Amino acid sequence: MSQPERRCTYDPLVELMRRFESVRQQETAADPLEGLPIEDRLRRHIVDGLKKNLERDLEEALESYGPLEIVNDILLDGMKTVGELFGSGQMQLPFVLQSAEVMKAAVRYLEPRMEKAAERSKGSIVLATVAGDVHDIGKNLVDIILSNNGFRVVNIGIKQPIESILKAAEEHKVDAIGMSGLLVKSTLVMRENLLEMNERGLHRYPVILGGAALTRAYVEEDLRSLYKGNVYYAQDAFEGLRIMESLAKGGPAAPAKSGPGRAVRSHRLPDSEPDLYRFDGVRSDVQPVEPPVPPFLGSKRRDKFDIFEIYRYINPIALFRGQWQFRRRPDQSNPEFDQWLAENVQPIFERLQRELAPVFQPRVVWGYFRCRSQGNDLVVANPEGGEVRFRFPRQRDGRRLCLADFFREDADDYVAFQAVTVGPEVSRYERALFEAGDYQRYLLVHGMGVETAEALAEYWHQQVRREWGIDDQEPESLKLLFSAKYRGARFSFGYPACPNLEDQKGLFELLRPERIGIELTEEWMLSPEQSTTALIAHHPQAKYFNVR
Ligand code: B1M
Repeated sequence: MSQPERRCTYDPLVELMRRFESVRQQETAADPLEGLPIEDRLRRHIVDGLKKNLERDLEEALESYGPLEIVNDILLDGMKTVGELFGSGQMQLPFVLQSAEVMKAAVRYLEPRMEKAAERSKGSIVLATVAGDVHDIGKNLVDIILSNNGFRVVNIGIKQPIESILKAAEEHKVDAIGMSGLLVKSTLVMRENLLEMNERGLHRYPVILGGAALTRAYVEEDLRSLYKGNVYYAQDAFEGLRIMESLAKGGPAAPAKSGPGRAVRSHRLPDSEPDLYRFDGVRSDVQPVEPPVPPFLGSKRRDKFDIFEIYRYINPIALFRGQWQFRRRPDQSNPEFDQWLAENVQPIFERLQRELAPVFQPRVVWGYFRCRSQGNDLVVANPEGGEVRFRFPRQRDGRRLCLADFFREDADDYVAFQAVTVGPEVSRYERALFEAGDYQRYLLVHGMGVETAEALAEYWHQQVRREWGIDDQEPESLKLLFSAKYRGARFSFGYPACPNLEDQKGLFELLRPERIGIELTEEWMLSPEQSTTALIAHHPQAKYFNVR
């Protein structure tokens, strides 16, 4: 099915939202809460994520309680139980979000009846993804969890410079500042932001930091020693909530219970580690091979795909456990959990595949280029004129690997590049779901977007191996494909072997992904968000490695 050619006489997203809403309204079986006292009924609405009869039950509660009492004493109590169930591994994130949806709907219903002056929040925070970083979902999950647990959240969005963060903090008179960011560079931006706050004498704000590239040690040792105020690390949204709860009680934030933080392995950038990029004459043990001749030189594009063929390349573990965060309950064995996933989550996956088919717009640009390595560099000839030079770090010890070693230095070799996208619509749809308070679906759709982009990259890499004639080591199952059990490897700029995001510029010169609607932002990020690029090496010894 070809997305771009399909003529649309309606907005598919609006239509999808409408259809989804009507599916929900039909989910009306018998009332499971009948007969319970009103307080218990309301708590159960929250804990079980039940919207049916919510307004009826809120009306009944309003006969005995004020709206603020209902929120603070009954509904928030339900959210507390949700948090405890999540913390003990008995409730999954998608269901937490369903509870948050009901909480939001209840508050929205009660709000007009509250006195204007009523300050119902337990505390307040400005949330932002820091300058240069486009990642939204982590911060938005934090927003959902905090705002539906009684905190006032001023979410000012992505790519926010410190000026805007501080302006919002002052304007909205908040109690704390939360900064989010997934890029390695964002950890440095956060450091600069804290120094700036010192400088401006604004260290009265406690700051909470979160995001994949941070480590607990970096925040709690390095950053804590330089910020004059209090700074905390939150590994996930619930740790953010715990910190806010303790700050609201006036005390220092609770010491972290969880592990050491999710560190992204170190990325060695030229500015921070010039030595790793300087060639000292010693290459690794990788032996040169006769390069396979590519089917063409230069680049091509493709924008007609069967989306269902691409879905086959979605790694269900990455989607179910990574993106959707379904976790094995403590009382479940591994086989029981797998069966639970097959019965409960696989149907969601299949339904979303159908529903999102019109939203995805898969497109690919790829090409083959003559190249040679020179020390730590890979020099690629651009058939349209000139050459593009990439410089990679070399392991300091051990095998002393460097990405350049997978290419010959004594003779011509070939390298392939690809850029893939599933288009901008899925991000637009996600945003609409978040804004509408459809939190569970927001997470599910986001996960589908992410993993469909990954799947397209995996699928296209396989096509490249086939047309390049290096498909002699293809695995029998897709599962092995996800463990990269094939000839060669796909390296994405920004990952440890080629950490320099600026190298996207060279790739753009060679492939011109603008042709399929992918733009490179000033911060070397890709737009649409669900896009990814890669350098493909054919060398049988080419595998991922880290540079220490
Ligand atoms: Co890519 N990616 N990616 N990626 N990706 C990262 C971010 C990366 C860290 C992976 C790595 O190196 N191991 C790396 C960046 C490293 C760097 O800076 N150099 C990276 C890269 C390099 C790239 C590309 C550049 C690769 C390429 O194509 N060359 C490319 C760029 C895309 C673009 O520019 N648009 C790219 C592409 C992609 C996909 C499209 C395939 C996909 C989707 C990306 C997206 O959604 N925009 C993807 C994914 C999935 C990831 C990882 C694996 C997962 C991100 C995620 O979805 N996390 C990521 C590595 C990782 O995170 N381990 C990676 C789930 C999300 C809910 O978590 O945002 O961390 P998170 O939020 C959590 C907590 O951190 C915490 O609570 C949240 C909820 O529990 N938290 C806070 C966050 N903020 C908080 C604030 C608080 C409190 C708690 O304050 C109160």
